[in-house]
Amino acid sequence: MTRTVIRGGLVVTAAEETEADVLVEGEKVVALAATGSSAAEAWTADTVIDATGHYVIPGGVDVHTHMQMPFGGTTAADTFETGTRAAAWGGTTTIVDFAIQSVGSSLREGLDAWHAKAEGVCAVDYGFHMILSDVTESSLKEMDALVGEGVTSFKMFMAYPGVFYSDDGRILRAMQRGAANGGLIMMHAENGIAIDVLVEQALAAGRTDPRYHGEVRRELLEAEATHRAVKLAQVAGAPLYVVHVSAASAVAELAAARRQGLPVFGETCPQYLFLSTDNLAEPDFEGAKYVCSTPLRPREHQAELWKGLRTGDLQVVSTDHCPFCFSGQKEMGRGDFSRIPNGLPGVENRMDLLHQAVVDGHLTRRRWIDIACATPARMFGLYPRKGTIAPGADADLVVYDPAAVQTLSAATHHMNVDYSAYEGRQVTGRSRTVLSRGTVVLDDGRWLGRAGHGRYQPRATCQYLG
Ligand code: DUC
Ligand code: ZN
Ligand code: ZN
Repeated sequence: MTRTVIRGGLVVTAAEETEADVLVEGEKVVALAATGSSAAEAWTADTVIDATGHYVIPGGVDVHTHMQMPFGGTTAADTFETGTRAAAWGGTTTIVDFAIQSVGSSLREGLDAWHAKAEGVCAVDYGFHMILSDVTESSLKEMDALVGEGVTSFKMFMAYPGVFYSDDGRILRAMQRGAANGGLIMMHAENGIAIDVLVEQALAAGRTDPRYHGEVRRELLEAEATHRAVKLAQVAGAPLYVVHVSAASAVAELAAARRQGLPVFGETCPQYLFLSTDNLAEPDFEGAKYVCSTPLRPREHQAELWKGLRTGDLQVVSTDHCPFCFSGQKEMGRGDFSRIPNGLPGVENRMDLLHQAVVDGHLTRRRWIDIACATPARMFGLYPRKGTIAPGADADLVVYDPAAVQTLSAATHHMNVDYSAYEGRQVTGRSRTVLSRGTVVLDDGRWLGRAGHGRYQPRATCQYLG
């Protein structure tokens, strides 16, 4: 079996920081030992990777991506091949993407279709959640089977009437089923019925620019839906994971529920931490680049999101990576913001933006790894195979240069999209060497990976409560 040793780095996990060498055999981490210790010195290896002056961190775990997602009359621009490659460039070695149940179809048909898209083309490992669009007796039964085969989380929408929307009764039924079979309900918490009224009124009044997307998707309607989701989960006796939290008042709802001891969890995304309604208001339709749902909020919300991440009221930062090109895709909504496909690119940028947050003093290094690697892995049944560096874990490792300075740009990124939401932003930190299950896929700006190396990861049920 091939042996690789990574020498001289600062190993950072959610739990600790130690100057240690890491021994990899085949696809697994087999040992850690203090750098310079006789144990570490005695290791022989086929490959030695020098990590002096670098961090050695677990590969990022992004539990919210939409590769190739058909949405808003078009399809997200990254395939599983391009999207997982871009993820690896940015130090993310596992994604969990959303398979979709279409209305009138079974969960099985949706899951099979997503397996077919991803099979044999991914650069790094991947798993699936399932979007429940049609809660019926038979799809509730199917949930049990999916949990059994490693699809252990189900996204539901309180938004998008006529597309993915579920009413409160359907949500309650799915939560009850999840409480029984271990499936975790992930909620898109926005009151879509009310939002659709405001959209109609805004368009009728001639308010058609991208910034009105942010105005009609009112903060109150995110907070209200979050509150309702919490109460429905409480009635069902189920845990709840709220995706892409963007509003300060929604964080407050989660914090209040957690103070009551409820098993309620929240995720936010880099776009809500680094961007704002100022971007949505950019002239010449440029604001369309920042249209996603939940929407970007006024800048003041950012402080509450950072606070939530520090206090533990928010547990995860994922990307909601759902890229649409400006040219030909975002442009579908010129003259009508409601036709702009919702979604932002970001799978390549998450680890670096969050490292910048460490540099800026928002997060500690360990909290960076916690919210980007360890907790998402635990929450979605991948831990300790993913999300940490320990004997027995997959050797998904990043040698991270904390001093490298880079400028984020569409001209240099690897996502299959014609703009960057962070164009021109300078960040400190960069993934130098990336290993996926022991194989070096990226080294010093050279791509060494291959489509098909990435493997499907069946997941256990949520480990966060235990
Ligand atoms: N929000 C987005 O912005 N894109 C994909 C789906 C979603 O809920
Ligand atoms: Zn969503
Ligand atoms: Zn999403």
